[in-house]
Amino acid sequence: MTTDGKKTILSGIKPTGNLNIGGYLGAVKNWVELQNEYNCFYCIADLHALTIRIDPSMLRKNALELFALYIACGIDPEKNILFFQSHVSQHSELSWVLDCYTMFGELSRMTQFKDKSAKNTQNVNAGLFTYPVLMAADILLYQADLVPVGEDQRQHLEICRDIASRFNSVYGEVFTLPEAYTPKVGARIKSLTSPTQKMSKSDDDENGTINLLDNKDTVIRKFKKAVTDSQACVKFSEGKDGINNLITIYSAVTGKTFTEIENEFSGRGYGEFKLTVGEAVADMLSPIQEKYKTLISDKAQLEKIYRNGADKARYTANKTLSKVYRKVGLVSR
Ligand code: ATP
Ligand code: LTN
Repeated sequence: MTTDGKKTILSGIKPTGNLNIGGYLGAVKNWVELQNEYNCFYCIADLHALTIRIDPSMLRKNALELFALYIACGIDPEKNILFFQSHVSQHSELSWVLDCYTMFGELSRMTQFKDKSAKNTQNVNAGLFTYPVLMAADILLYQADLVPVGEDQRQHLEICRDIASRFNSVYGEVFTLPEAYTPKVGARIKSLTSPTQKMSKSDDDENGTINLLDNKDTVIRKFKKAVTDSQACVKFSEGKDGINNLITIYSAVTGKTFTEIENEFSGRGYGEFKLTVGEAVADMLSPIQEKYKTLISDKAQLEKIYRNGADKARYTANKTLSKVYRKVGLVSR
């Protein structure tokens, strides 16, 4: 809780590729909704992106584009603190201290680590392993109460709380214990082509993901190709992963309940349903894309925003880091 009585939020996304509707419906949409009630810090988790091999010029481009997208999605830079994680060195510094309060065994149990290391056996680096500790540092530096993320990040929030509790039990109440905040609908959007898998930036199949910058024709084409089943009945039920995913997306975009959607499409075919979902998604993306075009063309303005954001973030982060250094017994500088 800050002096103005508002609670604090922190969240971030790594610039590993184009933001897709999974990240938007699972996380960013909630950020927009929460920005008036909370003090919010939103970072581009660029240090986390280094856990995979990524071309340096691509990383820089992705990071700047993602920053512009945050604002285009409706995150107001006047109301929120927007910054690059790498611009606030306290993230890396706290991460090291927290490494020393995190157990090898608990990191070994992280599903994201297991998934990512199984997918890329050539590059199971130490950063991938300690990734949740850096994420814990991101959150704990700002004494965040709430962390709006998709369902896949819940386990990382659990370990963050465990690390914070362990530290607090030795040194007193240094860290606020954060809660995950996931949307009721849209916390786990699936790939359009493999609907048992999460829609993900790093998916090799382009048709499985809808990127926020995809144009209307592309969006419609991808939805038309979406994998469904042979029942031709728009009903949310066990085993119908493809249709369940489309109903979820349509519900998250329009605010309609599953029952309303089932009634709307009762007796109508999958073709019509897919087209309607595609159009609803394209309509949602269109104003974001318009705003994005203006923002990305003014790099100087973006720079002003992220420099200002980092200055403010650094101030808060430094307060926590200084306290941590003092508590663990480092000689003050
Ligand atoms: P990568 O494929 O590189 O691991 P990603 O697509 O999973 O990336 P992240 O940067 O890890 O995207 O996630 C950004 C935010 O969006 C996180 O809060 C995450 O929980 C959420 N998110 C990502 N994908 C989805 C999804 N398919 N459904 C709901 N939320 C999602
Ligand atoms: N690990 C997250 C991205 C992330 C994050 C954070 C989310 C980095 N730092 C802090 C919330 C809070 C991911 O893979 N999606």
